[in-house]
Amino acid sequence: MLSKKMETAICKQIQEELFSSYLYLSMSAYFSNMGLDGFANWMSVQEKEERDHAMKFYNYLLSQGAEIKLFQINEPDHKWKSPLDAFKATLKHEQHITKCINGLVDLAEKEKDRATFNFLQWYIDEQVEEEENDRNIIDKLTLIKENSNGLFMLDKDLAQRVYTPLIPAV
Ligand code: OFO
Repeated sequence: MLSKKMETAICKQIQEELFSSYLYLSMSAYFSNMGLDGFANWMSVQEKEERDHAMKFYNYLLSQGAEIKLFQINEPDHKWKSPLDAFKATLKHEQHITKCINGLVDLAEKEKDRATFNFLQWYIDEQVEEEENDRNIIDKLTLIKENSNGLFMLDKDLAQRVYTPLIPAV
């Protein structure tokens, strides 16, 4: 059984994950409107993954018989100066999410909540991967600068990303 504090903290994390989804949906639209369909695809996959992250927390709360309170989701930005600017914002956001996950881990440790501590390990690994992905794309965009050929090639590359559902139909 979860403490009330942990229950609320995880509900807040659901809000964070759904905001992430909303932010990446907004970025997907931004890239679509620029004609960068590969970038838009990458963000669209990311948007779905974030919903899965939220649902993984949601299902965990249900499995623990916890109460679920859904908090309000803020409006994300909808304009960025450039693809590089958007990916820098993505990395910054993921670094914030990593801090949130670390905060949950700290709470689980403090409360000696072994089940939640164990459950959170998946998110720790996931954050390492997400930050690395963003850094890779930022590195490429930095190399490309204003070169439209380079941007076109990267767009083709990002078009390859495929969504694999984390949780079978929830
Ligand atoms: Fe982008 O990360 Fe969720 O957890």
